[in-house]
Amino acid sequence: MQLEHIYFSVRMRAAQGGSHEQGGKHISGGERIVPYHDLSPCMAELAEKGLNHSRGKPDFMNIQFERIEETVTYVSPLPVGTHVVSSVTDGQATARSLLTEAGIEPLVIEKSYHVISHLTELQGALFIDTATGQRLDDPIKNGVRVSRMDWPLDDFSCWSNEYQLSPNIRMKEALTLATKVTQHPATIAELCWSDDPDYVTGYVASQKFGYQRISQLKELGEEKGCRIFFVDQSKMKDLDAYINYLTTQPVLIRWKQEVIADESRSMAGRAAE
Ligand code: PML
Ligand code: MG
Repeated sequence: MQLEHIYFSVRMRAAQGGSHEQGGKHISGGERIVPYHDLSPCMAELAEKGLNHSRGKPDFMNIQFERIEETVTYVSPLPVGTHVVSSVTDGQATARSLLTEAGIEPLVIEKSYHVISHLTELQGALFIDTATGQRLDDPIKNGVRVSRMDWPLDDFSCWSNEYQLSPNIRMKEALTLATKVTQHPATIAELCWSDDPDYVTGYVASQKFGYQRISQLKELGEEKGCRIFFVDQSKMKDLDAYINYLTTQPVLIRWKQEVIADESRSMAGRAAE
C-alpha cells in the first residue's frame, strides 16, 4: 500500500478518577488527522497534552488511531474576528447578540442558557433545536464529540502570520472544529467556551459571520465549559446523519491553497490586462 496517500485519525482522551465510562472527570481530549509517518510524533504530542493539563493529572488515557477510508474534504478556515470585553457580563451579552445576528430567536438563546445552567459536566457538544430551544442530543451521553478534523501546523502558521494573530494552538483546534461544524447547513451557530480553568476566551461561530472570539466568557478558575450547536432540523436528513457527519467525515483545514488560488487568479488577471 502507498502509505503517503493514506490518512489516519488519531484521538486522545484523558480522565481522572477512572475512565470517562466509569464516571471519571474529563481532563483533556485531542483530534488529529496525519499520514502514517507522523503517527508516532502525533501520539507523543497528544500524550503530552493530556499529561500536562490545567484540569489536573489524569489516571486514565486512551490514544487510538485508525485508517481513514472516507475521502478527506479540504475546507478554508472561517474568517476570524475578536471582541475585547471587560467582564463576563459584557462577554455573555456579546455572545447573545452574535447568536441573535446568526438568526437564533432570543427565547431559544435563553432556553439554551437554562439547559447549560443545569449541567454538571459536558464532554462533547450539546445540540439545541433552533425551532424550539429543546435539547436534541441524547442527555445520557454527555454531549457529542466531534472527530476527524485537523489543521496541519505549517498551514496554520502561515495563516496566523498573515493575519498577525498569535499562533495559539487552542485557537487552531477550536477554529478547526468550528469550521467543520459550521460547514454543515444544519449548524446555524456554535457557542463555546473552554472547560480549562486558566482559559476564559470563547467564541460564537457561524457561516454568516465566521469565528468571533470573545475575550472573556467565564471567570478565571471556572472549570465548567460550554459547547452548543444550534441546529435547524429542517436542514438535515435526520439527527443520525448529522452526528455521522460530525463524528466520521474527515475534514482538513487548508488556507494556503486559497492564497495560491488567489495568486493565480490575480496573475491570470494581470496577464489579461
Ligand atoms: C477549548 O479550550 O476547548 C475551547 C477554546 C475556545 C476558544 C479558543 C480561542 O482562543 O479562540
Ligand atoms: Mg478543555
